[in-house]
Amino acid sequence: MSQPARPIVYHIPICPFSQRLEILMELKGARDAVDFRTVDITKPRDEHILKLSGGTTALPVMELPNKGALKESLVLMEFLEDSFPEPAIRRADPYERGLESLLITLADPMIGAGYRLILNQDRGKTEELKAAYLKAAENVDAFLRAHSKGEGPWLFERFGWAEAAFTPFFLRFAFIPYYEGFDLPEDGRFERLLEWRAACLAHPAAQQTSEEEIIKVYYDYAIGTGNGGVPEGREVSSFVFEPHWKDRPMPPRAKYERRASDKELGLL
Ligand code: GAZ
Repeated sequence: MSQPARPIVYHIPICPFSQRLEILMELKGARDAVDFRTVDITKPRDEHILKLSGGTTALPVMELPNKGALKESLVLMEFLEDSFPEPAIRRADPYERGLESLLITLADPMIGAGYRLILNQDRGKTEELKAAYLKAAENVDAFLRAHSKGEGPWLFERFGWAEAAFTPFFLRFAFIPYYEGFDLPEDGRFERLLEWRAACLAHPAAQQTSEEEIIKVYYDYAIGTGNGGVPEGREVSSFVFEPHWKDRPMPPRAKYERRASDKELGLL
């Protein structure tokens, strides 16, 4: 009997939404059941991928040979969970599944606030943006305090569905202390969230990227240019694949004072 063709996921390796899928498949011990194909975000999108996505450029996009395509990371997570049911990563109980989804929904304001902070170029707005980030983080902390069960750091007994969706952003948010000199304060207000974050970041299924890679590749976000665009006065995006991030120096932390050249970033 012939095996059905593997789902193909077109993805940007550094994209947090794509990492959700990699973590999920890692948790299932089945990363190779999906054909992950790398797309360079700094180049125009391939016709084939645009056709799959119906014209939008955001990745990940999944191609199902002989069927069609799907997009949106949470939809793709559900598809993979249903297609590779063993081991289940989502909870079985409907209420517990609801709590997982609720926690993921609460992640959105925190994610938005973190990206607004890193992309901001106006020092006059920094304090307000930090406060918004902390407010969103407080809501996640309160949710964990109210709903997590048991002794461990997780929402439920183990690193699960909500952790798979959230951890990529905890990793990306390494750019906040580096470029803003600011992090969730250790004054007790965020204790539960900090415990969760530390456990998520240390989990073996979530090691697809590193703090060093994030800080180097996301330099352009710190100076206000997202999604692989080329900042004014530069020729190369910090999201390019070559030169490899390992061969580049750590970027300057000062984001409000000045902007580094392609050469200083090791991009030429
Ligand atoms: N909702 C989609 C999903 O799959 O869940 C989002 C996917 C997405 O945004 N992908 C981005 C992309 O492909 C890369 S990751 N962009 C290229 C393009 O041509 O559209 C950026 C943000 C942000 C949060 C995350 C990201 C990010 O603000 O990491 O703002 C710039 C993009 C809240």
